[in-house]
Amino acid sequence: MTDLDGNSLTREVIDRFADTGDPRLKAVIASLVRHLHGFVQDVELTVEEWGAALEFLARAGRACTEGRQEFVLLSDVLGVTMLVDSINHPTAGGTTETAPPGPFHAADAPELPLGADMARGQPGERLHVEGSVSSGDGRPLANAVVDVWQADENGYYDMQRPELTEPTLRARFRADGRGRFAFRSILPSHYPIPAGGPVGELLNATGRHPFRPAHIHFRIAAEGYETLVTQLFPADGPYLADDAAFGVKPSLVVACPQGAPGDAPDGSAGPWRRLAYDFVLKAQ
Ligand code: MBD
Ligand code: FE
Repeated sequence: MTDLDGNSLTREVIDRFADTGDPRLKAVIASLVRHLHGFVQDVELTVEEWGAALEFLARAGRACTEGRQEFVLLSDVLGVTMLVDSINHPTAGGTTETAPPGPFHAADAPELPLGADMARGQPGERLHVEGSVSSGDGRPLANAVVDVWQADENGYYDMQRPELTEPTLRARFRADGRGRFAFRSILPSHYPIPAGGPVGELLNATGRHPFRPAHIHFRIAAEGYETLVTQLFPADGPYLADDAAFGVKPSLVVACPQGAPGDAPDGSAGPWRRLAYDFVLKAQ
């Protein structure tokens, strides 16, 4: 028999998990039940509201099976992604800060030679990116793999543009013997996170905008070091102060100054900008 008083029900549910063999699982479930019950009591959730919540989650799940990363977006807009990030990647000893991977990373980006243009002819303001990968004690990490992906000048990743047949604005580069890398691209645009599903409805219903500031994603791997997943944000665009995904950290905002006309590293004529950043990886 369960007492209908919320607190003793909560205790009984937690007790029912008492034989959980894995101590971590046991602790996580107990805390989850305690907080979930506390939340329901706090807002005195109605039957209709809980029904709507389950229906919301079911639709988010269906979106995922259709290839849209709705739960990633939900985690992002609720700040859970960044909370987990802050617990697991405390700022330490000058190593580069982390930022969310988002829903658009592809494991199979093509490896391009250093200096290559990953924009593959896409229009936009030309951008020259260069930098280095090193350890916290200043040693260059030769041959580090620098995996990069970004949106186009309209704010779309290649996966959102079915007319593109080749991986575009995404590539892997291998740093040279001094840990240095360079590539060409275009300046990404700020853009709305995909808002056509349940997460978009949530933002709408709460009067929140869906925009993220312009950013370039990096995933940098070197043997013996923690793989760094982060983003760089060109300094002069909108939404740096109110990113829908809470991903901006001041150390990741970088000025992208105009290059001298006619002086582009690729010899092209038009206007171009330069983005330089030195990444520091944490030893494992
Ligand atoms: C993105 O492109 C992104 O980087 C994040 C964190 C969330 C949604 C879309
Ligand atoms: Fe992104």
